[in-house]
Amino acid sequence: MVEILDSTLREGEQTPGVYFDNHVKLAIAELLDKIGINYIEAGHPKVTSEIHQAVKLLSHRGLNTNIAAHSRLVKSDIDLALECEVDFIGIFYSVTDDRLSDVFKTDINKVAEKIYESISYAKKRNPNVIIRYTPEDTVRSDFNKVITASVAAVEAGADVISIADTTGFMSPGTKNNMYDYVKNLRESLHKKNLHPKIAVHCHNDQGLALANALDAYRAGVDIIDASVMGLGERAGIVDLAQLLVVLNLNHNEKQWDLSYLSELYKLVSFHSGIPIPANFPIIGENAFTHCAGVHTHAAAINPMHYEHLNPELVNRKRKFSLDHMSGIASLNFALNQLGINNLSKK
Ligand code: HCA
Ligand code: CU
Repeated sequence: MVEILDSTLREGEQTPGVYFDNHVKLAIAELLDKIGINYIEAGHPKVTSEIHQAVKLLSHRGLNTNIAAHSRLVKSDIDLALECEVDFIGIFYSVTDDRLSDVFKTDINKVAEKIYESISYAKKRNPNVIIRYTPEDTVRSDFNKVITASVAAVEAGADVISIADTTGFMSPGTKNNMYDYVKNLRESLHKKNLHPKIAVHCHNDQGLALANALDAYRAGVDIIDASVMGLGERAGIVDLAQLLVVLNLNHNEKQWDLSYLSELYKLVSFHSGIPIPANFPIIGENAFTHCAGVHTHAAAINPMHYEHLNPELVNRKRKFSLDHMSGIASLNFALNQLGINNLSKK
């Protein structure tokens, strides 16, 4: 069974202009928990004191889910996350050649040492905390450097290695695909007798985040990151509702309660100030509305003529629109809802 990490409160709050009050964060987290999301990335406590408070608040709420804090590879960030008593710390540090030489001014061996020291330190202070290491921009980094960094992380006790497609670079069916990446990373680590969970974090710059996440799923990835409405930097990441519905319908992953999705999306849309497009899959106003007369006629006899996804799966209702496209079936459907019997055909 695959696990889901929701990052609406961390990656999602990196959407330009989006800010969630702490009581809103709590309401979002509670709905995610009811759905059965495995991990909630609550924020990066070092960013503001309010985010620090939010991470603490969520980690002490007694939810079933695991609360995660984001952290740089810096002792003071790790200390702050530990002080919040989170279940999970996600540590990121890029090993791309350009970052190492131009920004961090270091080399991969020194980085590997620092990763080892920092993760050993965190695990020593709290052996139960789950540690994820993400080489940011993993998929555009030199593979050997990703392996060197990941080996250091896992040998120090990291439980999860995440493959970040930070710029939405990957594309299924090309040489840069997530299926191969997940397999190659896992095999390289297995050869060294290391067996961490593998996660994927797919950005949506080309509109391929969900396709890449499903490619990773096909390769047996353990954790997939998503957010409500796909919120996040630039074009965001994988949309949570679409991911959960596809996994439920097409891959028999029935472990989540999808009936809370609509309420969750309304809450996040309202407080983020970002409207949900009418034709957004699963959640959009029109996602289960039939329009043209030919469609409504057939769908009134059996909705499956024009649907394969039952709206009840996500606690929604089928609708027929009334406009210039409507036929008699649409009118009858509307009148029936008002308790008026079928129009007679004259
Ligand atoms: C970021 C970048 C990140 C990190 C992902 C992770 C990415 O905003 O810090 O820590 O797993 O896309 O690489 O979101
Ligand atoms: Cu990201």
